[in-house]
Parts: sequence; structure tokens; C-alpha cells
Amino acid sequence: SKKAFIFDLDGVVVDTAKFHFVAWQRLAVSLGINFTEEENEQLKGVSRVRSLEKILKWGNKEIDQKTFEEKLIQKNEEYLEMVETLTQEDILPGVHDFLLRLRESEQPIALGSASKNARPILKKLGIYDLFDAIVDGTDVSKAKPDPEVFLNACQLLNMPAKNAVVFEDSIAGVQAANNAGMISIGLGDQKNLSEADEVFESFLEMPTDYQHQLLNKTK
Ligand code: G16
Ligand code: MG
Repeated sequence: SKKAFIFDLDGVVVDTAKFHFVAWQRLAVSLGINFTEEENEQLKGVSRVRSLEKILKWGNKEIDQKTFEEKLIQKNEEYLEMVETLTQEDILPGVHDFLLRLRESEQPIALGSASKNARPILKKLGIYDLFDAIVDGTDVSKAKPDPEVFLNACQLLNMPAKNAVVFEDSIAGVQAANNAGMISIGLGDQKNLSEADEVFESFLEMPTDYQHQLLNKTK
């Protein structure tokens, strides 16, 4: 049977999460705010604007609208500089093979990302054409944990939500998949992603028979 396979980008397909962390940390330091890795965890899957709002709240800091916008532009420029260094080698372990296997068995594949930089990143990685549909931060208005991004992806693939499998590295993203009534598979740390239906450290740890089972599984 057919499933909709929906991939998050940052932290699932490619480790740009580390670039976001560096760029946010620089921004926080420039505002005299202490920014921890635990806090960064809560920014995964969260939009750019919302992320800065959270950092300011944690740092108990207020800035005017103009500074807010300037900081975001600067953050994104620094982020994009790091993105420039990406090559196909930066695709996370096991992802490329898994995508190729899905294509071979003609399974519909989508990207569901909060990032406004998703399309250029996929092109840079040379895997843009493996996706049948792309929904990113330029397409949606409601951020994860709202299910909008994944529901839109399903709609584009012409598949019902209950037949969708979502791969996510973020808490907000796992919640978005659950809120959409989709199977949620966490990639990363079990203790962060305990709300997911299943968690694997990476695609390499996902057993082949589990991949086959996925094709017949519904939530
Ligand atoms: C990603 C990251 C977030 C980032 C957001 C917006 O989402 O996880 O940390 O803040 O996109 O990215 P940008 O600044 O490029 O628009 P996802 O959903 O791909 O994990
Ligand atoms: Mg992510």
C-alpha cells in the first residue's frame, strides 16, 4: 500500500540545526542574553520570528521593532553563510538511501519544514527532485505544533492524514504530526522526543523490517 512520507528538513535531512544554534547564540550574546543548548532545543521547528520572541522572553529583554527586524536579518545572513558550505556529504546518515528506496517503490514523498530557506538548501544538497511536494516556511501561516504544514503536504500528495508518516527531530514537530493524526517518528534523543510513536537515533538505526511495516501501519 501507499503512504505519504513527510520529512522535516533541519535535523532530519541535514544537520543545519547546528548552524541555527551558532547563529542564535551570536545574536543572544550581542544582546547580552545567555542562551543555553536546552533553550535551543525548544527553538527547533519554530519560526524565525517566534524564535527571537522566545529568546527575548527568556533573557527578559525588550527591543524596538527596528532592532528586532535588523537582528533577524543578521541572524539569517550568518545562517546562510554557513549553509553555503553545505555539500551532499552533509545529508544525515541513511537519509539519501532511504529516500531513493521510497522513490523506487513509488511512495509519495514530501518535505514539511518551518524554514524559509528549505528550497535552496535541498537544491544545494542535490536532492530537490526526490520530493514530490514541498511545504515550507514560505507556504504556511501557523507554526508547528500546529499541524498545518503536514496537512498541506498531505493535501499536495493527495493522501489522507492517517496514511502519513512524519519524520521529525523537534518536540514541536512531533506534536504537529500527532495533532495531524499522523504517525510520528522521532529522529534523535529518546528523552526529548518521548511523545513520538517511535524514536530512532538516525535512519541507520531504523530496521528494514520496520520500514516495511510502516507501509501497512496506520495511527
Ligand atoms: C527550521 C528549524 C528552526 C528554524 C526554522 C526557521 O525548521 O528547526 O530552528 O528557526 O526552521 O528557519 P529559517 O530561519 O531558515 O526560516 P524545520 O521545520 O525544518 O526543522
Ligand atoms: Mg527539525
